[in-house]
Amino acid sequence: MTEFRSNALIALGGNLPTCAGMPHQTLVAAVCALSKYDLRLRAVSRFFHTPCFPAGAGPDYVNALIEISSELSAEGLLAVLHEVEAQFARVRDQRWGMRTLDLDLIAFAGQIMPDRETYARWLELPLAEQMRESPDQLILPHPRLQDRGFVLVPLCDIAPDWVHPVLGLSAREMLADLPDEAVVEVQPL
Ligand code: PH2
Ligand code: MG
Ligand code: MG
Repeated sequence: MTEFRSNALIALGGNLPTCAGMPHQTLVAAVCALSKYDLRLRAVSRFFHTPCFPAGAGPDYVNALIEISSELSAEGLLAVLHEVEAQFARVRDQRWGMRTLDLDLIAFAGQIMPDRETYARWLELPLAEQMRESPDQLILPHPRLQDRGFVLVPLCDIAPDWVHPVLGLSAREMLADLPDEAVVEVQPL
């Protein structure tokens, strides 16, 4: 039987202590927890200290990014991420402030989900509306990845040549388009 594996990029973040310890310890424990599922860990970025976005909404984060491959669908993988988040006592309440562990699916096998039209709407959503609205369906690639130093810096660590399937830009190019301040504030641990 031939297996069909897809690569996926997953962003990890946390800014509150958990049963595993401080955020960097939680991220290590989360990578271990993920590796117990039916997936292969292909790359793990360095860990970075990053100021909370939006500024002042909470303590600094630790962020990292991993690449995995698996036979799971995007939805199946998302369910795994939610299970691992739950192991580290994530309570789904406040949208942008506090996270014990946040595992965000950033990209899945070069796919645009759910479709180009819906994707374009989320891509172009003004900041004020991003704060108000959150999608009830899986939007991939993550519609804000090109704006976030805390995603792009770790992504460039492991996959600088990864190309965004809608924007047509590599991770390295997207990072070069960010203001310098947004890049220097992302500091390796
Ligand atoms: N995640 C958020 C909100 N703000 N800020 C940083 N620096 N890193 C994050 O991972 C992050 C954030 C919501 O998931
Ligand atoms: Mg997040
Ligand atoms: Mg999340």
